[in-house]
Amino acid sequence: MTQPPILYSFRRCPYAMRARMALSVSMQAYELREVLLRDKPPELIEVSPKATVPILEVPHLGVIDQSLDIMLWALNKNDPYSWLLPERGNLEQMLALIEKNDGNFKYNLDRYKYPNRFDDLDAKYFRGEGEKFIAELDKLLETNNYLFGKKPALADYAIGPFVRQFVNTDKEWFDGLPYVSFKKWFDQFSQSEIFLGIMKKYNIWNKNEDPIYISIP
Ligand SMILES: N[C@@H](CCC(=O)N[C@@H](CS)C(=O)NCC(=O)O)C(=O)O
Repeated sequence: MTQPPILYSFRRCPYAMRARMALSVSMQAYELREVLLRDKPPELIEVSPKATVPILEVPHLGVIDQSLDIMLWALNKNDPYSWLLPERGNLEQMLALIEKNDGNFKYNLDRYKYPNRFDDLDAKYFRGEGEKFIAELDKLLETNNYLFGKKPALADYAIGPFVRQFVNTDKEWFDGLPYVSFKKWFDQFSQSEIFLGIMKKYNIWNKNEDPIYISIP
């Protein structure tokens, strides 16, 4: 049997969530090493000194240390639902939207969600800035159920975990906003089999215990 790749992951990390969803949809078996960010195992730091999660260690290939690259690696191997071929637009346009999410939106999200990590900052200002991205997604979703057409694709799953954090930071406030199309899309995402499947809880990795293999039925 060939050795499956190893994923260092943290359940609640949005970057790790998107990686786990792509591995899952591409039916890629892997060993899951759930870690604590405040107590990273030396094995993780050894394979990737920058020590962020997710990290995928692929036998005979090397280490993939960016969540989007993990998604693309898995989907390039096997893309049964054509996540890389959206019904509307193309991969390049999806990557451009994901870049906005990972850049400007994530910047605003962090300052809204964790204001205490930054000096002298008005969280509501950053909430307002983040809302602009939600409004942009809502506009895209007015004419289709998903960001790039009638079926879900890479962008939906790469962005979903981040906007989820935005929604949940103050759910009552969010519920009062008008974005009907976004809310419908978001409910579909957060209740999807694929998302719920990757949110299953596992014990923190302990090298003295049996490995946890995630294999797709
Ligand atoms: N650009 C990286 C970012 C990954 C990242 O920042 N992950 C966070 C957790 S959500 C992390 O590991 N932070 C390091 C730490 O908290 O020590 C990716 O796409 O994989």
